[in-house]
Amino acid sequence: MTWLAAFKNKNIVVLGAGMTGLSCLRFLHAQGLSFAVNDSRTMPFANADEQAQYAIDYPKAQFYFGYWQHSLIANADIIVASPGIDLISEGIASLISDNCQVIGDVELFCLVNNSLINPISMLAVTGSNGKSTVVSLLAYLAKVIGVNAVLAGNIGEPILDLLHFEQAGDAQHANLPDTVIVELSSFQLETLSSMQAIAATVLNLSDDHLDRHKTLANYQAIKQSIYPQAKIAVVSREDQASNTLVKDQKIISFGLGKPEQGHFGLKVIDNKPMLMFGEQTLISINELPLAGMHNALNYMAALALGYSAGWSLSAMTEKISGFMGLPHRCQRVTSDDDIQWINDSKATNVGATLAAITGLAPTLTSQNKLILIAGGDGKGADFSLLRAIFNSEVSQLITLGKDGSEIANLMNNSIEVNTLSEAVEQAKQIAQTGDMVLLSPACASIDMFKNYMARGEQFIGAVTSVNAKEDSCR
Ligand code: UMA
Ligand code: ADP
Repeated sequence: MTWLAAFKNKNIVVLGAGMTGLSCLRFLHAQGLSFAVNDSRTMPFANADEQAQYAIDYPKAQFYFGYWQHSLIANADIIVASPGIDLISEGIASLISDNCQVIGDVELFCLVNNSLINPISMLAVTGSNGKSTVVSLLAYLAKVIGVNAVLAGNIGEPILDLLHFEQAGDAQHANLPDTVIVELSSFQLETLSSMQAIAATVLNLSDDHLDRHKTLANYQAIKQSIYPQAKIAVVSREDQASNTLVKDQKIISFGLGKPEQGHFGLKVIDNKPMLMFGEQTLISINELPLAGMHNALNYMAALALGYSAGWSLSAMTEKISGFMGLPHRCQRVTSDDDIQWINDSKATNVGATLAAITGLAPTLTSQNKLILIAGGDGKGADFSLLRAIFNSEVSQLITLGKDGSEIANLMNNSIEVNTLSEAVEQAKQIAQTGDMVLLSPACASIDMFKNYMARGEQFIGAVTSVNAKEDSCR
């Protein structure tokens, strides 16, 4: 039975009308299927006109907004759930009948893709940190070496939008990419079981999303469920949670030590740390724009994934230094004082902040201080993992946000503030020439900002305005 036959004449319910839900709506509509969309927000769209337009454009869809429609959910044969909806805490799980198939958008994509004569090849990336960097680097490499690949998934491109064919059956003839590089969150992995990727990786694992997944063991199991869904497991030798054995699976590993044949690693040659593939010398990491050992791992993970897909290692290595990284990840803020302002707003968990401090602190001279701005919504994380590195590397801690006080307790001389501008002003008063002020919150931004981008932009704005104030006082 094809996937479409399995979906025909079924009660299909799409939960959530955000990016994912709307991509499901477009896809199911194009296949001529009837379905309902349920979102607990009263107005998930920008305005009432937009909402009305959806009802006109998608006549086969029923819409329920403002509450969970219990009987709709209880009678569903297939639920396509958006990743951000916690089916358990929303009380939805108990309503769902035993016979109902609960899937996510990536699972739906895979069911369709697996049925194509020429399925789109998949390279899949998960992990607590570095996902967006690695998938963007891979997409960059694909582009510059001439591979027809696209990015999708948690990075902000719903994967079903790739299947833009209009009618059921047209998929075989549609103009599809050869490869999709998919970033997967733990939320998306929870509803994914049919992926047949060429290669997949769990980059690393540290406390994140524990408010939803409850225990680190559960979070880890969800992340590791990516491996049985791939031919090749790309694993980190630096993180046991990444390095898990899957029976009969080919493994390509990456790590900071000297690699064995067929694996990626580092070796110091003529005082230069070189990226290696077995005995083959690739490039000095000092020539690569993304600094820090965490980024060396990211480079290796991307090369390992590309290599798994048959991309030329020498072509990738030749072009790899052209990738300049993504904004809000350890990014230097331009300022005309002699202070190094670093925007790492994307550090939304403990692991990312640890990586930022570990990577940046050694770049300071012994006379210079590291001033850290942290805090926000910790999502249930254990901040005590930061205590040692704070006390050895951070001279001054400034905290803000919902969990700011908990983070402040890790150090004796911390300062708590109410706003990011206040944090920047405090940092400016303390910092001297050559010092570094790092915004690396170890927390999500949602308690105070629209998203991490808004937090990063506000930080950049505050740095600019604190310097402008100083200029006008001179
Ligand atoms: N909704 C409800 N009730 C709820 C929760 C949500 O009705 O209890 C509705 C909202 O009203 C909204 C819709 O669900 O209309 C939003 O669904 P969603 O939260 O799943 O978000 P999407 O817009 O579909 O975006 C999702 C991912 N969001 C989350 O996982 C929270 C996006 O990742 C992803 O880019 C997108 O799908 C495309 O794949 C964002 C993210 O923050 C960037 N991800 C987390 C992270 O990276 O840490 C996991
Ligand atoms: P993700 O998509 O997994 O959130 P990003 O590439 O957006 O990952 O980076 C998020 C944060 O993690 C940034 O603060 C970045 O500096 C940091 N980071 C990037 N790669 C790693 C890594 N391999 N290990 C730890 N932290 C990392």
